[in-house]
Amino acid sequence: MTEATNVQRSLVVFKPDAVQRGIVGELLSRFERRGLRIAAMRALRVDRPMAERHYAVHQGKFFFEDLVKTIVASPVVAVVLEGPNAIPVIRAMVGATRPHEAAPGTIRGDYALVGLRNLVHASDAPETAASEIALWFPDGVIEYARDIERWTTEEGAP
Ligand code: FUP
Repeated sequence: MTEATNVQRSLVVFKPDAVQRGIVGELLSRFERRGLRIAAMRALRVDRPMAERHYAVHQGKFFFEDLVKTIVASPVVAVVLEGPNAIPVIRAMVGATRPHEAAPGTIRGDYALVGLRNLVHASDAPETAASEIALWFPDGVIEYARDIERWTTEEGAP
């Protein structure tokens, strides 16, 4: 082990387009296969106040109204994923915000074409992740370990 492992949590939301297209399991399995642990998960319908809180950072921008309308349009599936450097790892797997700029091999680069149908939200920094997880999972997440993590993280290595 070269340095202390930076275990992080990230909020990932499979947005209405992912649920409607029936690819939530397929997309979630990419994160599981990478080695990330599911620390919380729920299916829910987002109401307008929650959408506005989630997207508060975008309040006042030209696309804010479309963003809110899009996420309340149909149920979503929210998860908290946990693992070493989970936030940048997940952002890289999700790909660029504008799907036409997303690299093949990323979720958006493989499954999406346009911005309001970009399938997934993922936390962009530790502070954002903490406030998003508190908003989406007010009862907290599950603390546990898996034996496989001996082989997917540097805990207990070599
Ligand atoms: P991302 O973290 O990649 O989802 O991107 P942002 O949090 O910056 O943006 C949130 C959502 O706003 C994106 F899903 C798409 C939408 N958006 C636009 O529609 N137009 C823009 O110019 C920027 C973002």
